[in-house]
Amino acid sequence: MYGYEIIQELATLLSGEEIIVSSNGNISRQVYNYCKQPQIYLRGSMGLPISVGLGVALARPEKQILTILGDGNLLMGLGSLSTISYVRPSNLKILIIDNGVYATTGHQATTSGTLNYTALLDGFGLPNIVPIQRNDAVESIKEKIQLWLDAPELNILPALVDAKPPTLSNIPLHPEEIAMLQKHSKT
Ligand SMILES: Cc1ncc(C[n+]2csc(CCOP(=O)(O)OP(=O)(O)O)c2C)c(N)n1
Repeated sequence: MYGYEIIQELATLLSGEEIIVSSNGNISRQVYNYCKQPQIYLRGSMGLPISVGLGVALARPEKQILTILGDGNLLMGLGSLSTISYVRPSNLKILIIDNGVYATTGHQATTSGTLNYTALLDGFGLPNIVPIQRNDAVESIKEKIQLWLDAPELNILPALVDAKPPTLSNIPLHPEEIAMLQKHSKT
């Protein structure tokens, strides 16, 4: 399965009330195209989605915050896993879309191939779901996403996926307009 298909599956399971914080590049473009509610699309700020998601979770305790990021972004901000384990906001969930490459910038390989997600997340003391595997059946993928969404506390779902990107254009919004989406969603 490809990363964008995981986001499409997720979109069918959302209530529309969640806030999604998505990593720069392809993943934000996919969230913009496939998920309906106003989102926080990160631009350029690689490595920061976990930290930004933490801030949003603390600022909006009444909302479910879903942070979606690529393996390149995860590896660049790995220390932030320790911070979220320590702070532990119960309204924060993280989905890692690991395609093994920096797809947005031309498919250069990342170093995630040797990563054992369960060991990594257990080591940080972070509750996690058994990773989605490339050859998982669609039903099993849906079940894992639902389990992750229904978790009563902080939870991480790694998804190992194939690397083909869909061709999507840039999000036609300025950062100020993205910030306004959130202001409007407060009312
Ligand atoms: C500090 C920094 N380095 C490099 C970039 C260029 N860049 C933008 S997106 C991206 C790839 C992100 O990879 P990943 O998080 O795995 O997501 P994917 O593109 O595979 O969906 C890179 C290298 C950047 N924006 N910031």
